[in-house]
Amino acid sequence: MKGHRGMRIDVLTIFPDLIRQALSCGIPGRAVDAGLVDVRAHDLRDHTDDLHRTVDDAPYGGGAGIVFKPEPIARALRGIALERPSGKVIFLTPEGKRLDQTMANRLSLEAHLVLLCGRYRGIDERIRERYVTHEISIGDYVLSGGEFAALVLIDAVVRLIPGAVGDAESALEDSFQNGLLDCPWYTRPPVFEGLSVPEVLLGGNHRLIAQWRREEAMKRTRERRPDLLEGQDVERER
Ligand code: JBE
Repeated sequence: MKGHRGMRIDVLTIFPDLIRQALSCGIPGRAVDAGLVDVRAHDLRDHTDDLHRTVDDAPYGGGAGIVFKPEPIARALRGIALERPSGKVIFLTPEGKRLDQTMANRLSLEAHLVLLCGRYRGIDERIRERYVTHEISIGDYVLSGGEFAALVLIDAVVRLIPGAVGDAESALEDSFQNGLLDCPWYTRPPVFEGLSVPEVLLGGNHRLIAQWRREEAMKRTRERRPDLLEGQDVERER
């Protein structure tokens, strides 16, 4: 396990069940069951103090939309900090730094992450000022809230925890860990609707197969994502 002591992730949201259900499946679900990561989804409404459990309000100065009130978020964050001080507090927002594989690799080394999900209009700015330590975006499009962004981040990070992904499908061999797109993959049957599997893959020459995969990955990257090759070592083309 390379010294990894297990990770704790707290998610602050008005849809805790969405977070829990999504993380009960697949590799993240397995990592949770194996105790590699402890994910806690906190309902912001549990930290309100009015009968209606109000988490949002109209923006000062007018305008459409609603803004998350600061108090429930601050209360939830303080509760987590009392139990477990000094985690990174990450707000998911299109205004944040864009998530990529390098960032996911770094985050996977953290012992504790706190993810704050708001609605698109946002949260009271004073929460960002006082409590948020990092702002991360998963892409330049509008989501209705931060939940799916948090789930994307959690999936990308959790699969990097040693033991989450089996050795046979080592996460270190993922496309993007080497800065390239993936090569094409095939399984049986050898001919499907008249389309054959490339000959080299059927031959069993592992040196030739490895070379073919490298070349295909490079070709794909050059065609679809030349930006990934910028600044990379040109030697890897050979
Ligand atoms: O990327 N994000 O983290 C977002 C959060 C909330 C809304 N839209 C997003 N793109």
